Amino acid sequence: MRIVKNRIWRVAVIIAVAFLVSIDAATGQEISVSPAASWYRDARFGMFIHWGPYSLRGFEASWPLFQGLIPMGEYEALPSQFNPVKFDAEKIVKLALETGMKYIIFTTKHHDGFAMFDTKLSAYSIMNTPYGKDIVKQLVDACHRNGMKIGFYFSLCDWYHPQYRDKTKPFPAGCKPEEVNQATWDQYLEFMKGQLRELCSNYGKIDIIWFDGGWERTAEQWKSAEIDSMIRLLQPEILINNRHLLDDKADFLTPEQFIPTATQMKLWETCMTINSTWAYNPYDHDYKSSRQLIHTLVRAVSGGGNFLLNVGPMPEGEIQRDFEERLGRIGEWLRKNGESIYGTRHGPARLYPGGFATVKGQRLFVHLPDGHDGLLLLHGIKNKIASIAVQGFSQSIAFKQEGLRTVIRIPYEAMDPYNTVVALELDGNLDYDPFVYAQDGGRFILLSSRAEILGSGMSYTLKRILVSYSSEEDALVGWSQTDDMVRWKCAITQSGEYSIVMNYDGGPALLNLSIQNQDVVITAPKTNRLERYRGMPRGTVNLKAGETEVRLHLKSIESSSRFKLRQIQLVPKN
Ligand code: FHN
Repeated sequence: MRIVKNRIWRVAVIIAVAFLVSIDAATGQEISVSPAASWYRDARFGMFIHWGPYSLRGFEASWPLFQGLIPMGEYEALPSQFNPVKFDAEKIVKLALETGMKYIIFTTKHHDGFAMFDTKLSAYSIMNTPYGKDIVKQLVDACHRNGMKIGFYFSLCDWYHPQYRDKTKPFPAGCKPEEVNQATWDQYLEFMKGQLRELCSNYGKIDIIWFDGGWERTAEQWKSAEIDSMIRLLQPEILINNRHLLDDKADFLTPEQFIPTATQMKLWETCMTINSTWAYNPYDHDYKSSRQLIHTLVRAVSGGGNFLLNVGPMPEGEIQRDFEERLGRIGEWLRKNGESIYGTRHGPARLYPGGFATVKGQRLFVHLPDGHDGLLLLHGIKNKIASIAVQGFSQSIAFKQEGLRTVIRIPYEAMDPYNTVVALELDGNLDYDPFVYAQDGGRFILLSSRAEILGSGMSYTLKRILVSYSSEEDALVGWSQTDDMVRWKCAITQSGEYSIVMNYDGGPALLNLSIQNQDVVITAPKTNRLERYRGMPRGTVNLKAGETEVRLHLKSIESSSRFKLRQIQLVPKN
C-alpha cells in the first residue's frame, strides 16, 4: 500500500507543479510544458518503429484487412510464419543513436491486435510464433542500456479481439459501437486496460505511451480519462500523446505526415514515413531524400515541434538499406549541426522570407536550405550581434547590422549540401521585434513572409528567385477554411486614412481584415493574367498611431478557387 501511496504522492507533485508555462522567445506565446516533458521538448528527434508479422507480406500494418487485400483468416495465420532471427535490438538502438535520435516509439500492438510483447491476456502474441521471445523486452532493455528513451505505441482499436467487434460479421463490419453490447464492450476495456497495465508494469521505466486507433469510439467510450490516470499512476513521469482523444490531458499533439504551419499552444510532434508505408514495403520506393528529411526536421524544430521518423523493419528484423543510408546522412548532418536542433526553441516566425530559425539562449540559428544564394536579409533583431559563424566553417562571416536590418553574405564554400546553419552570437537572449515598420512615405508592406500563420489549413510556399530579394516571390497558399488566419504586427506612427492594397493571385474569395477594432470586408475577384500579384486597392481604413495587430482571415472561397496572397499594403492617403 505504501508503494501506491508513494506513487500517488509523486503523481500529485507532478500535477501540482504541472505545466510550467514557458514564454516562447520568438513569438511571446505561452506554451504549457510539464516538468516531465522537458527532456522530450529538448530531444526534438525520435525513431518510430512499425513492426509485426504483417512485414512478412510487405504490406501496411493492419490496413490490408480493412482494404480487403487479405482474408482475416490468412492475416491471422501470419504469426505462425514469423521468426525474425536477425532481430538485434542493440543494433537498432545504436542505429537510432548514430542518426541523432533521442527516443524510440515501438508498436507494441497495432490495430490488428497482435501483441509484440509477452502478454498473459491474449494468445495472439509474439510468444506464440516460431520466434517465441518478447521483442518489446529486448528493445526496452537495449534502450535502457544505451540511455535511449523508449515509448510504446498502443492501438485502442483491436480488430482481432472477439469483444472488440462482432466477429460473426465479415470485417470491417462489426466494429461500430451499436454492434457491440455494453457488457461485451466493458469486458474489452478490461482486457485493454490489462494489457496497458502489463506494458506499464513489466518493463521498467517507460517514457511515452503513444496511443493510436481512437477514431472508432469516443473518449467516453474508451474511458480515456480513467486510462490516462491509471497509466500516470503506474509510470508517474510518463508522457501521453493526444490520440486517446483527450487533448487537454495530452502532453503533446501528433500531426501526421505534415508540419503544422500555425503556432501550436502545446508541444507537438510530426510523425512521418520515409516512403509512404509505415510497415516494411519493398514495393514502395516513394522514398523521401536525405535532403527532404533534413529539411523536414529543420522545419519541425523551427516551428517548435519534434520529428518522429518511421522505419518498418524487414520480416527477419533488419532495417532496409535504403533507410539506413538516409538515416546515416541525417546523423552526419546532426553531428555537424546538432547544436541548432537539440534543446532549441522555435525561432521568430519568418525571420527572413520563408526562413526557418531556432533559438538557444544567446544563440540564434538561421537555417538556409541548399540552393540558397547566401545573401541573407534578416528583419527585427534588436540585439547587438557579437559574431556570426557557419557551423563547420572556420572563417568568420561578414555582416552589416543597421537598426533592425541585418545583411549577411555567406560564402559559397561555407554552404552545406543539405541545410546551412548560420549561428548568430547575440549580446543576450534574443530580443526580437516582430513589428513591420513604415517604408519611406509611410507605406506599410505586410509581406506574406513576415506573417505569422495562425490558421490550420494553410501552408507557406516560397518560390524564391535567387537573383535578388526584390524579385523574390512568396505567397501564403492553401486558404480553404474560415479559420485560416494570418497576422502582422505594425508600428503605426502616422494617424490618418490608409488605402488597403492587396497583391494576390486567384480568387474569387472573401476575406476580413481586422485592424484597431475595425473589420474591413475585402473582396478578391478572380485575377486575370495581367492582374496576377498586382496591387489592387481593396478599401480604406482610419488608423491611429500605435502598435497595431493586423489580422486577415478567410470568410469564404469557392471550393474550385485558390487564393495566393503575396502581400497587403497600407498606404497613407494624405
Ligand atoms: O492507422 C495508423 C497507421 O497505420 C499508423 O500507425 C499511423 C502512425 O501515426 N497512425 C494511424 C493512421 O493515422
